[in-house]
Amino acid sequence: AAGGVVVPGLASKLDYGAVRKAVEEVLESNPDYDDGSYGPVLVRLAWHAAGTYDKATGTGGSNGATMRFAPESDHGANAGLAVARALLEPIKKKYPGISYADLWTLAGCVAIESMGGPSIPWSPGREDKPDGSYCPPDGRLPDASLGAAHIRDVFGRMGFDDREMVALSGAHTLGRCHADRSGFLGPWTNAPTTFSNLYFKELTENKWRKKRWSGPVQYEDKSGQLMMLPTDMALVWDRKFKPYVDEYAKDEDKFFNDFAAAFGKLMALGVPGQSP
Ligand code: CCH
Repeated sequence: AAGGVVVPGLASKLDYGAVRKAVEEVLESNPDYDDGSYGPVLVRLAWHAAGTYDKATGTGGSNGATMRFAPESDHGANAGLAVARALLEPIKKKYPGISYADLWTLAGCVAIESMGGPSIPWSPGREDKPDGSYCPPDGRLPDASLGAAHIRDVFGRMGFDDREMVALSGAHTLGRCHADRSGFLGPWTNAPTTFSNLYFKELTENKWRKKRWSGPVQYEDKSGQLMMLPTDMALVWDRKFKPYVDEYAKDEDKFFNDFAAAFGKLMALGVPGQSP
């Protein structure tokens, strides 16, 4: 925009501050939804949009917002995310100049920040794809019933190392599992709408045992109220992951710094001009 030329619709002319504010306003707009905040499901939307990235082929990732279309919208891992996409629809209508891909990732970052988390590096520049032919194949997001090797496969494919994998997993301090979405049930912490290092404290300080029920294998604490997925337990069972879990349980500032960097990197994967 040299010389003050205003190009209508140009991404750089959008008032991202106003979009951020609009996201903040919907977060707690429905006290009856889950624990009173849409924040966690917005974080999950941003993560599932981005987590399909494959470094080797440059395919997948948040650029494109392909989850608007089948088959990706129907992938099992994305069950329940229609709620989050619909929530952002009025914001997209009000600010049509932002791409869905930018809006979804920005909303995830704003949600983290509004729930007390670190500020996440984020830049616009994503462009929406026109149809479902650009969807990544099913199976790129992690399967919660597996273990450490699977976590390394999936997150390694995106380009993350062990420390980043553990840091990112700390997002499970937020939100809960829904039987009708994933088959798993319950929250990881007693403060599921506050971003903190509580997930790591629960992992290391609480006692976990297999839940006796007819659902998929998951772990519960003595109260029966809190849960861990098999992939969560893998972080304490794996010799190389465990030291990072311990570090983040003790040092919340370190967790916030590492999480902000890793989540910012996740949001940038496959984005032209931003991806490594
Ligand atoms: Fe996750 N996650 N996630 N997750 N996740 C679920 C819910 C959330 C896995 C499985 C599940 C990350 C990594 C993993 C969130 C953020 C992140 C659920 C329950 C399953 C299952 C879904 C339901 O029933 O609603 C697995 C497996 C992995 C890695 O191995 C990463 C990385 C992030 C973000 C950085 C958030 C937030 C939720 C809560 C959503 C809600 O609706 O409350």
